[in-house]
Amino acid sequence: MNKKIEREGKVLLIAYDHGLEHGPSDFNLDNVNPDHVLNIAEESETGIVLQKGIAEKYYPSYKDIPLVVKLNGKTCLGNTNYSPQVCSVDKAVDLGADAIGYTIYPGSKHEGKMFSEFSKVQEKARDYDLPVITWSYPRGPSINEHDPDIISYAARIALELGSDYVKVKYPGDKNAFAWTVENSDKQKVLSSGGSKMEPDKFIEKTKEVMDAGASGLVIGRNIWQREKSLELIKKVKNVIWS
Ligand code: FBP
Repeated sequence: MNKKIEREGKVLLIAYDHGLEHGPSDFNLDNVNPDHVLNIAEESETGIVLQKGIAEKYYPSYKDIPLVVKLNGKTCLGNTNYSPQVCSVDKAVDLGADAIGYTIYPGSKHEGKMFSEFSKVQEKARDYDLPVITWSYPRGPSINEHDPDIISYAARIALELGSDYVKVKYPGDKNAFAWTVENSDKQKVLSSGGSKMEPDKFIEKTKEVMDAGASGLVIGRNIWQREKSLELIKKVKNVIWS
């Protein structure tokens, strides 16, 4: 592994897997172009999360920035809480991955299958010494994915399954999030960014996330859906590495 996703124990990554997960509705004429987002990552010296297809075609021109290859994914068209594996650990290593990303949906009727698929990926990642980042997103008809206890449970599940970092949604309350961090123990907690919000509000959220004891954030739309992305990243970094 050449590049570290962590600096001084803290992490900031740009997520750009939305073309698969959400489709073109998240994009405009600028950010629909992967080079636009990779340029933001390069200029701000921030790592990036990509699916295999984007990594293959675009990442070779940006090899200095840390890369997380997402190994599974799904669309929002199928209405199913199952995310199939679409890239192997070997392939991620070929692409230059510094860590791998994998989504699990605890509570979904496909939970067992996803856990079992994740376990193979997690064990293979250990062979390469690659950190594993788990997107742990509780899903299911009777599940409130914003419930702080459910989010803490989601984080704990990822620890139990062998993940190194868990990416969860911020429950909107820093004391509740501190319990999520406790439940993660040696596994580091990263908050997702969520849909775009006012810059000041986003910085406030970042402060709460870090005050709760989390190790950083993985941010997508709140970075590349705004014109002054670099300005926001600078402020976010100042909070993370304060
Ligand atoms: P954002 O920062 O834009 O919220 O991205 C985080 C992320 O986890 C992406 O990696 C992923 O594409 C998306 O959210 C999936 O979110 P959901 O399953 O809620 O649609």
